[in-house]
Parts: sequence; structure tokens; C-alpha cells
Amino acid sequence: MVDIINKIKDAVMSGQADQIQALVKEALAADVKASDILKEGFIAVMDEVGEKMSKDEIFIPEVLAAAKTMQTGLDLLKPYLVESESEYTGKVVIGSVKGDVHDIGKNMVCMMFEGAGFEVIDLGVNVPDEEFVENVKNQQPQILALSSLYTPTMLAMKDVIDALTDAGLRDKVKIIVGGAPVTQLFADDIGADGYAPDASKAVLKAKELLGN
Ligand code: B1M
Repeated sequence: MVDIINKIKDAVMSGQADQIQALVKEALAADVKASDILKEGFIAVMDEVGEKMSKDEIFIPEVLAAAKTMQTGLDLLKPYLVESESEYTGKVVIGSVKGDVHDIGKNMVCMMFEGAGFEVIDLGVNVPDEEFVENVKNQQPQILALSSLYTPTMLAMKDVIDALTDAGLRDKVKIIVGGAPVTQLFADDIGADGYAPDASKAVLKAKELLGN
């Protein structure tokens, strides 16, 4: 298993998007669990990418190529990762907050919600407060999910909550927040209803908030 996981990590680190699906298939055929490919392969290598990026050992084009490779691999892994039940449990509006263009983690959260039977309205990245407010008003989701990866954008989560309060919509939706720099303490401070450290726990938290 270590060998194929290392090959997957190398392919992501060097941005070989054309080879990643064959490697993921090889790992699955060798009975490596999809969750291990995700954690020990993709997420572990993205941490290494982040470290190299912060030390200026690699730069944005390489990071983008790594991100694209991971997303291509995830597309193949998706059916193996999501839960098999597909009972409709609610509607989620989700986005990466204003100023934040990271979307791989947010896309994983979408994937897990879809797998759990939620209807997902993904607003994408760098989403302005007003767009979240509009969608809460028009789509009437039970859950609003906000993602932030870049510390300077964390306070945009509070701006969304304040904008919903100003629009008289705060009590119409449960808000969950997440992303690498986000913590339970921060979630409590900004008045979110819940925090989740990863995509699967985001679904569990949403279900808990909805009383399921
Ligand atoms: Co960015 N970046 N980046 N980057 N980038 C980080 C986040 C960083 C930690 C790297 C580093 O320096 N070590 C650092 C942030 C430091 C900080 O703020 N504390 C950083 C920086 C500084 C930047 C720029 C400023 C770089 C620059 O321009 N000089 C810039 C900022 C752009 C912006 O947003 N305004 C930038 C740009 C980029 C790229 C565009 C090049 C690219 C993004 C491509 C894309 O997403 N399509 C990129 C990438 C790829 C990364 C790293 C390397 C990988 C992120 C990733 O996809 N991880 C990242 C380092 C790292 O995270 N190790 C880094 C894998 C993903 C599965 O994990 O997204 O954490 P993650 O999602 C997890 C959980 O966080 C959680 O669930 C997921 C797993 O289950 N989760 C939620 C996420 N959202 C959730 C929502 C929830 C619940 C859980 O509920 C709603």
C-alpha cells in the first residue's frame, strides 16, 4: 500500500493530472481503502505542498497544478467516498467566503452532503455576503455552509452572519463554518451554529443541527 500511496503523492506534487486517475484505479484494485487514498495520499501531500509553498520552495503555478491533479483524482474517488444512503435530508447553500479562492476542501464538503442525500447549491469561491443573503432568502436552505482556508478571509464569515441578521434572516437557517484555520472557538465567537473540522463531520454536524 505504501508504494502506491507514494506514487499518488508524487503525481500530485509534480502536477501529473494525466496520470492520477490510473494510479487511483491501481490503488483501488489493490484494495486500498478510498478513505486511505484520501487521507494518506491526497490530504497528506497537500499539506506537504502547503509547507513547500510557505518556504518558497514551490510557487503558485506548481500549487495550482497539484490542486488540479488532486481534484482530478477526487473526481474518480467520489463514488467510493460518499455514503450510499440517498435519502433527501435537506438543502444546503455553500461557498468559500469573500476573498477566498480555495475550493478543494469546500468541494469535498459538497460531495459528502450530496452523498448523504442533501440538495447542494454551491455558490463557488470568493462569494460576496449579499450573494449568501440572496440565496438564503430565495432558496430557503436549512443549512448555510461557509468555508475559509486563508486566515485574512475568516472574518468574512462573521460579515455573512451579520448581513443575514441585518436582513432579518438569521433565524431562518443553521450556519456551519469550517476550513483549516477555523476552530470551534472562532465559530462560537462569530455566532455560527456549528463547526466541523472535516467534510464528513460537516454532514454529521448539519444532521445534528436539524435534529436528525
Ligand atoms: Co493557498 N494557502 N493560498 N492556494 N493553499 C494555504 C491554505 C496555506 C495554508 C499554504 C501555506 O502557506 N502553508 C496558506 C494560508 C495561510 C493562512 O492563512 N493561515 C495559503 C496562502 C497563503 C495562499 C495565498 C495567499 C498564496 C499567495 O497568493 N501568495 C493565496 C490566497 C488566495 C485567496 O484565497 N485569496 C493562495 C492560493 C492558492 C491556490 C489558488 C494556488 C491553491 C488553491 C486552488 C484551489 O483550491 N482550487 C492553493 C492551495 C492548493 C493551497 C494548499 C496547498 C492546499 C489546500 C487544499 O486544497 N487542501 C494550502 C495548504 C494546506 O491546506 N495544507 C494552502 C486539501 C483540502 C482537502 O483540505 O481545504 O483544508 P482543506 O479542507 C478540509 C478541511 O479544512 C475541511 O474539510 C476538508 C477535508 O475534509 N473544510 C471544511 C473545508 N471547508 C470546510 C467547510 C466546512 C467544514 C469543513 O463547513 C462549512
